[in-house]
Amino acid sequence: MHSSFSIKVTAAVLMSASTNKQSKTLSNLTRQRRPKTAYSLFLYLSLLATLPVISRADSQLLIQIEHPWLRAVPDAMDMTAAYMILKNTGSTPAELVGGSTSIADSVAPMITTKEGQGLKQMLGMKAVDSLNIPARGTLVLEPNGNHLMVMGLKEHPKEGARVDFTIKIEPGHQEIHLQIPVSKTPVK
Ligand SMILES: [Cu+2]
Repeated sequence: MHSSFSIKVTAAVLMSASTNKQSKTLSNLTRQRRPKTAYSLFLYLSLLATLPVISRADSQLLIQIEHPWLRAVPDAMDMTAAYMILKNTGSTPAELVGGSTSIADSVAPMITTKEGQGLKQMLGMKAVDSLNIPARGTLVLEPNGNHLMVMGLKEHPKEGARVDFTIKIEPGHQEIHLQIPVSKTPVK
């Protein structure tokens, strides 16, 4: 519905543009048409601005990020982790396949593993190809759970800073660009 509407508007812009060319000699007419063309062009440009959202809706992939944060770590550590809630409002499942940030060499999805029981229980972690975000469901990245490991830290931003962070979602090679806050504790 949205796409066909934008095509109609594009046609309207093209039509009024060519009409203008034809009527160049009729300066009165051109003057009358100018505001109309400007308006359709404005409408067209505002539709262009919303196109990425429309195409995501069309492919039934719509991921929303909530409460992202990057754990602040001492300078001696060369890795940290990013946490957030990924909500899939689409009707098809998606996969979190990784990410990137300018402050580190790599970002990879990981799961937390548990071995042993009770007081002897040991927490470990393991890299995975991707983490599933179910259709109309949620993927929670949290301490001692699933997370995005941020490895090869080149900078150690302090608590309160914000860092650029890109999240990669499949299918469709979706990239979500964020500025995520650095914190020692979960950000609500
Ligand atoms: Cu990890």
